[in-house]
Amino acid sequence: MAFLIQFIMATKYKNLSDYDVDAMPSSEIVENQSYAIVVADWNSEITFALLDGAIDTFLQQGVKSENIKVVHVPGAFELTYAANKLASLQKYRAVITLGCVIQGDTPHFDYVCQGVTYGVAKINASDYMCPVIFGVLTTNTLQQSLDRAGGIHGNKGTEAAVTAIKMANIVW
Ligand code: INI
Repeated sequence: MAFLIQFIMATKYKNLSDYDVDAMPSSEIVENQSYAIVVADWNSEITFALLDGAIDTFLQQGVKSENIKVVHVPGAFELTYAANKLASLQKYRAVITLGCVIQGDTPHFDYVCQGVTYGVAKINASDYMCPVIFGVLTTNTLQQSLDRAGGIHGNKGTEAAVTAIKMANIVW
């Protein structure tokens, strides 16, 4: 029994797209809410799959397509600037950042990852009071990213949309 519980706990979050639909706010609540997504075009094979996952999930949960704003930026490092701008507009219930940084033989990986992580964290702690969701894959290989962009580990874009809706509907 203990083994079974350990196994379930260990595997519970392997698929990023698993979420409890019944724990989500109703579509009557969500349909009037606006959300923004910033997507990096670098590694677009991955990031556009994340974008599809996020949009599909928003629509499934009742967000209207006209209430989903999508902004493209060149790379993950630029996500912070666009997310900060969108948060400052006070129009969106949450902003999602989507990107993909894949480890190479260059320290550029670390700088880009650190930059976007710190940038998103900073907006979250700012006075804009707009949750910014971290949907950036930081992986060692392309395959690891593919696995998380509609592959065996689900789609991190889906996870980001679920997180955005949950954050926007916390009752304080
Ligand atoms: N941007 C990415 O989104 N992913 C990467 O893997 C990446 N790598 O490997 O360099 C990357 N670099 C570009 C960076 O985000 C900026 O666009 C660029 O430095 C201009 O500011």
